[in-house]
Amino acid sequence: MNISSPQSRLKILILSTPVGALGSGLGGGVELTIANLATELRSRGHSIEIIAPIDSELGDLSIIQVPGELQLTAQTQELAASIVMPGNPVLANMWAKAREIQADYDIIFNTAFDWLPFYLTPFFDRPIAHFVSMGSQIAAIDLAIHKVAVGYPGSIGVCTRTQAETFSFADLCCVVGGSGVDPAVYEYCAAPEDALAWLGRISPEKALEDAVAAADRTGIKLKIMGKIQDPDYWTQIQRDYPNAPIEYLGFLPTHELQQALRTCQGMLMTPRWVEAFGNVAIEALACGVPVIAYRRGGPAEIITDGKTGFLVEPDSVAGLVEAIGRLSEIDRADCRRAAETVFSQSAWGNVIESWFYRLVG
Ligand code: HBI
Repeated sequence: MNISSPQSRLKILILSTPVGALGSGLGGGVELTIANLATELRSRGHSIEIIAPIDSELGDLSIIQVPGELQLTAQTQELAASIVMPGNPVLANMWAKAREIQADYDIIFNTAFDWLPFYLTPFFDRPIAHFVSMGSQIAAIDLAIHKVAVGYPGSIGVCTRTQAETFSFADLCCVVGGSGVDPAVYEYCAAPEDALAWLGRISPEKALEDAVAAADRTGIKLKIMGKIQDPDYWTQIQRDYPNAPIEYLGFLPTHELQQALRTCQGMLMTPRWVEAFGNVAIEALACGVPVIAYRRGGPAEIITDGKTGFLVEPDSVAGLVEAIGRLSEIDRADCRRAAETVFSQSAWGNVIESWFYRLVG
């Protein structure tokens, strides 16, 4: 493969996350990462093919759908967990397909946070750009990533510096961001209503209960959007806060999501874990919505305290409540401007494209 000039068009094979079909919401931020990356790089003339589990769909993108059983989510497993795969693993079937067709592509983009793709890297003869979508979860996976980081320098991409630091090989990671937003897709709102928003997979590591507790204390309606990944956890929150002014709007596609999000006076981000990036934060900024986030992980590198939102003491509901009272101090136009510049899809596209050129070159 001869890259004659930086303008060369790449043929890119994207391997999706094996925890759910694309469009199901189970893949969390990875879905937006894949969608925005494919859109942006196609607009630059590169060609994109995606391999994903059956029932995947993502706009007009062409997807090679692969059968098999989904992987367990890594964040629900113990640090010392062994590597587990179901009897007919969709992950293995996806990577067998990739091996079969790899000659047609210049580069493979892996978004699975699983042991197998890292283990298989030396068996492929095409460069693999690994997008590591979470901080350290399972020691066996960390080890597999570490081996690739050493053997294939520059091939481990992470979203943020804080996320990289959860790994012993942080200095071998390339910070490439988690996604970028197309401002045209989000409609700016200058005059919000009396409501707050919370977006994300409804799962314990996202600590929705803290946002509900803040809504309960302030009496301000909290619009909740996202996939109910852990139904028992969701039921427990509703039992614990029977009178909280909450409204669950479901897992919404981007257009409907931004319609509900844009009129909110602020968005709460309450990660209990080290959130690798926090795509929902840049979606809120694109609507002009300030973000109140725990000073932990990705959101702490996205939000400028006092300018595009507030960073509060992690796990402090009182801190959330205090920041909610200060939302009127934020100029919503500053939030929108951050999404149009630093966190725009085109700025992120430049980072990803040069990462790919480095690996192919
Ligand atoms: N768990 N095993 C596994 N594999 C993934 O690719 C994965 C995951 N958990 C969560 C996840 N991906 C994404 O939702 C987040 O990393 C964004």
